[in-house]
Amino acid sequence: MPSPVTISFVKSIIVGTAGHIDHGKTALVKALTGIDADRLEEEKRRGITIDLGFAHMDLPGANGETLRLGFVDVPGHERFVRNMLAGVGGIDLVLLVIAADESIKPQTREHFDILQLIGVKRGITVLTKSDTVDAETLDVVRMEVEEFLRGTFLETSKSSVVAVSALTGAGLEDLKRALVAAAGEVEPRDSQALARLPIDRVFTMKGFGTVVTGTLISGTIRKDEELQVFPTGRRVRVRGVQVHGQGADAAVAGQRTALNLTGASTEDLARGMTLALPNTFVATRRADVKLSLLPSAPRPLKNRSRVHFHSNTMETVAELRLYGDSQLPPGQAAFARVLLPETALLLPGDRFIIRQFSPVMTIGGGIVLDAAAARLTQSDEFLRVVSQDNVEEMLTMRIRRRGQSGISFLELIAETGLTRGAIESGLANALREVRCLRIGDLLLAAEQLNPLKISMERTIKDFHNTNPLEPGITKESLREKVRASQAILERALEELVRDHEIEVAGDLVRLAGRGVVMKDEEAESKRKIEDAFASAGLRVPALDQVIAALPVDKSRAQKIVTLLLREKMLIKVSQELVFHRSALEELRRLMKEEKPKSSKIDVVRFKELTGVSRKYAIPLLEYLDRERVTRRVGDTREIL
Ligand SMILES: Nc1nc2c(ncn2[C@@H]2O[C@H](COP(=O)(O)OP(=O)(O)OP(=O)(O)O)[C@@H](O)[C@H]2O)c(=O)[nH]1
Ligand SMILES: [Mg+2]
Repeated sequence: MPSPVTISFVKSIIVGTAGHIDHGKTALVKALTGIDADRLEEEKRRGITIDLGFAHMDLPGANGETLRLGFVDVPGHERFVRNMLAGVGGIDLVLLVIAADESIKPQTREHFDILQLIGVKRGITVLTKSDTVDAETLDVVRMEVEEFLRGTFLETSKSSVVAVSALTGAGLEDLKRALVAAAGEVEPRDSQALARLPIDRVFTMKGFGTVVTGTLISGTIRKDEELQVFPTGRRVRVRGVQVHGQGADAAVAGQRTALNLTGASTEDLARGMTLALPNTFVATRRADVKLSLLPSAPRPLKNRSRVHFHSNTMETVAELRLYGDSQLPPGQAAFARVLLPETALLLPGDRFIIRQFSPVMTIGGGIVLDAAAARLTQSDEFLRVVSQDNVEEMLTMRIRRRGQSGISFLELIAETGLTRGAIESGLANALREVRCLRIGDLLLAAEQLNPLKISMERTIKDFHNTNPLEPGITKESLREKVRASQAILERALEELVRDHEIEVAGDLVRLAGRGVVMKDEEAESKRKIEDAFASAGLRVPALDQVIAALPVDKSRAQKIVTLLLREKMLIKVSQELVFHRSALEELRRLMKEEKPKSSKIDVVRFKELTGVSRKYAIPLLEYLDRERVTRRVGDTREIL
């Protein structure tokens, strides 16, 4: 495992702004960091934020660590909510900005709904423009806001409300203290997890080429690493990494990250795409989700509704299929399937927002539960279990869903987004208690093995009944009949052999003690054939003659011969000639004896040595050539 790149005394946290237009978000970020996040010319001219802006600063943390705060400043204008949505995905902490002179306005509500739907857990409510109102008005607004926040993650018993003025600087120190306190409670993102960087900006930089930026939502991205672009599949290489505008060897989860890439031009990349480890994930066009409709949604959501779908930095249209009732009332949640027009990289745990078409407004959102469901049938039970936080149950449910085929580690990694290590530790108990089986690289629910074993035994038995003269079924046809993978079949065979239910000889499987069941006259015939050939030595009789003298009919006799050939009691040397194995063993011994005398042997000498006629000598010598006992050199042969 690569060593963690994070230096333990730096904690990286992404702080997002939210709130109504003109309430002072950008001014606040500038007052804190000194950086003007409005970078577009049009933004400066119109005095509003249009697209995402970025800034950063360091603060001393409560425990002596350095807090590295990356700010994502979002637009408040209702027409740019989609840009706000592209920025809000990776934030750890929100500053909900409410201007003291205007109090709560429509985008205060909409942004706050969005924050709750995407599961932001911490934040600070900032009453800005405190210089524009008197103390009494400020108190009234504060009460209004407290009421608005009741019962939410920003409830004032859990998080602070700070009044500030970007103009005079009043309250800024209080806000920094509140930031430090809140940042201390943010759980660090997992830098050991599989890396994913949803792209929010793409541009070229003189002397560098293609640059993308985004909030690294998990894992670590190192310089020189190869990455895959989703959903296009393109491979790119990381030529350089910048974190908060400074060159770095690596970026870790929770950092604003800029990557200088080779292998793609700006036309190949766009906001909404994701960079991730190569060969690990699969982009999908459908996902099963838990969907909540906001209480403020204007009407129930109908099955098959088409909506705008936003997740991480991605935005697309989507169709929603409700699993339960035909419609979902406002304020309720249900399982649903999201169908996308193009593939996208979605993983369980990803949050999303849905907005209705017209008028465009946020109506709900939720969490992705499963994006691997293409051909798998999905039960409510499955969705209920994987929507809970229990990793072991989530994993065992996914293994159980694959039935007798099991699921490979790689598939489970792609399906969950978890590392192999996280899966191993999540399953440690289940494996130890043999509720789950690990067979090579496959994971199988233990209860799957018994039905498989039963169906294998039944298949073998059926085979014996319909093929009484065959010594057993081949592993391959058994595998095809019971539809199990090679590894799982082998494991089941092992257990059946251990329990003395079956026997395995080479590639053949039979019920224990079964072998070939023969009637008396068949057994007698078999013995007769064997004797006839064993006693003939190399001067074998014609097969037809032997068969004619048997007490069974010709086709049964033929089967008995086939059986003897399969058992390698008889060996076919040419189309017409069949020998007993003991005769051929004797022949090999003769050759071995001859070699010290002369390593060369011709047909005449061979006939002399074995006493056979030319009719037998040639096929036998050719047989010895094939067996690499002799090698033909011109008219003679060399004994090897
Ligand atoms: N008096 C006073 N004016 C402020 C304060 N903060 C912001 N302003 C002014 O309010 C206006 C809007 O501020 P912005 O920071 O651009 O507001 P915003 O929330 O970023 O607006 P959008 O990004 O468009 O949603 C600007 O003219 C600021 O100068 C403050 O604390 N006091
Ligand atoms: Mg702004």
